[in-house]
Amino acid sequence: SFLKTKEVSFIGAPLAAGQHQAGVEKGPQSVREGGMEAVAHSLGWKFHDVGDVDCEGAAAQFTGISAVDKPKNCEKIGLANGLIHEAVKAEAQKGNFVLTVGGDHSIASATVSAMRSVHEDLCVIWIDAHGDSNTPASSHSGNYHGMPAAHVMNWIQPPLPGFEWLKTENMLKENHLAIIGLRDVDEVERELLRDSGVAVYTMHEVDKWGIGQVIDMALHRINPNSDRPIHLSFDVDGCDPSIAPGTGTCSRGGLTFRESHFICERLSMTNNLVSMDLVEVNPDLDEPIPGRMHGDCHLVTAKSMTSRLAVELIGSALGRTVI
Ligand code: Z70
Ligand code: MN
Ligand code: MN
Repeated sequence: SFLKTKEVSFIGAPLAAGQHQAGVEKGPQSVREGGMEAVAHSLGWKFHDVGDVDCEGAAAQFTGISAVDKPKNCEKIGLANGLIHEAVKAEAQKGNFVLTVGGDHSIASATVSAMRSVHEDLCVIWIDAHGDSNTPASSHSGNYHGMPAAHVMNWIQPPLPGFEWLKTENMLKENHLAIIGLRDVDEVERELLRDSGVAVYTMHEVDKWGIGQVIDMALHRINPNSDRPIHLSFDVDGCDPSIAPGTGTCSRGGLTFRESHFICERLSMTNNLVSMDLVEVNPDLDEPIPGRMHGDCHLVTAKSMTSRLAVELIGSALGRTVI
């Protein structure tokens, strides 16, 4: 294993400036209150809650007018992500499994580059309804959470202000990234992905091959000899809105409950999973849990649908099995 011990570091990354729906900054607290520590303990992990990165405080360091109009809040996100990058790097260097809970998906350029700085050969599985591969030029919205994959692959030039910590040597090679679950991709973003070495599996491929085959094909592309450490960047909007309503950009026709869990279980079983992001949980947009629908584990104490799913998915990534 690439991990020194069976210890997980939990980093809260309550960043919301990469999109425009309030509430996503409450994701880390909802996962804590959802029983994350108890679930990790039950699976044999030591659990270190590193606390929340001060994204607000970091962003407040920038007061002027942005040097760029896209992405929106560029310097603020860059400053917050710089702190997230350092926190992730510090925990990964201890040999711990690094679990970063967002916040919006903007944080992934910080987490992936941090893990890359520790593991030269890192490969990444990115679960998402969206490509997150826009550049400032291709983005309609200007929202940075639609750009972190592009950014961490060095597709964005010139360098963005606030991101001076993001070094070329810590960026990800295209052929070390697989994106699964796509169904909402912008026009130019589609061309960028098609012309790239990124392994892309849309919901059409999930329907055609089944999630088991899709994961195996993805791993074969980005980790052909099964000898590379794996980072999982899980955007909860990759899941179908019927199981994950509490997120800013719902897109119908997503991963089912079991498909979502299978991804996490399968990656855990590789014994090469070193880190995970769980992002875009927005408790303010979430729906209550129907009274008679119990969860998969009594330790999960989350109070709404999507926070509960987040805790359960992380449990699967940490090795939860039925028997
Ligand atoms: C669109 C954009 C996005 C998440 C929405 C959407 C991007 N492609 N990502 N929700 N997590 O604005 O660039
Ligand atoms: Mn995303
Ligand atoms: Mn998304």
